[in-house]
Amino acid sequence: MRVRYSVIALSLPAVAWLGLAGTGSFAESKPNPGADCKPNGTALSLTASDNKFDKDCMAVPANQASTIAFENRDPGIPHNVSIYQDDTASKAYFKGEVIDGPKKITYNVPALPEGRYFFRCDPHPEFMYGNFVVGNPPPASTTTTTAPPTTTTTSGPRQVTYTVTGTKAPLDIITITFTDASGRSRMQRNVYIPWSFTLTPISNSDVGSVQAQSLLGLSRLNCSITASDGTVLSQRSDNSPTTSC
Ligand SMILES: [Cu+2]
Repeated sequence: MRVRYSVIALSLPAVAWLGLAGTGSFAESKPNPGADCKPNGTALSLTASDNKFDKDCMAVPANQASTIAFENRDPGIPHNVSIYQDDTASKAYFKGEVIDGPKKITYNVPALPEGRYFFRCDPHPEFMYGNFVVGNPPPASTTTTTAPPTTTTTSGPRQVTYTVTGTKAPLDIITITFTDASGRSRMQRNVYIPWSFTLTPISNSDVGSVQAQSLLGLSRLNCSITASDGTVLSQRSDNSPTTSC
């Protein structure tokens, strides 16, 4: 019984994960935030289709007005292009008219000083955005060159493993009672041994408890409670029909 339970517990998250990975979620189609490109004239084009832009970077020369020929191919879905100082979108340099697809529009973008800017679709800022490069600014500063995080010695929640070992007599029925992660008492009937159960107590000072009982009094049982670092918190090994740790 115990084995079957474990297999189910393991496979459910795996299936859930595979399911998520296969649905082509927005997370998968997020544009690359580090996308870079170089200016090639002042006439840009951009297409929105299936709620995605076809570019994650656009570039124009510095201090020159430019145009964006924008095409929204999504029927009934509003899209636009706006240009901001950065991805916080707190300072706008250009806000394009929102159009419902299918429709085309040509935006007139004012001249901008050299630098790295940000463009996005205002109705869909979570997944329709890109970098707007003006002129030939220095490479985007690699903000991830900071020192590696100091080792976090604050250990996470402590794990505790209950174990019941021994020998089960034929036809005997062993019942195990233990304290679960929330402090409640749980019972498993007719278990096979060796049996073990690992949990993370809500309280780090909580050791928990486990008891095993043989119905016919013929089995020989031992128990232990160990922490994830191997520390034995409680142990009994007297091979008796009932054991308690
Ligand atoms: Cu949009």
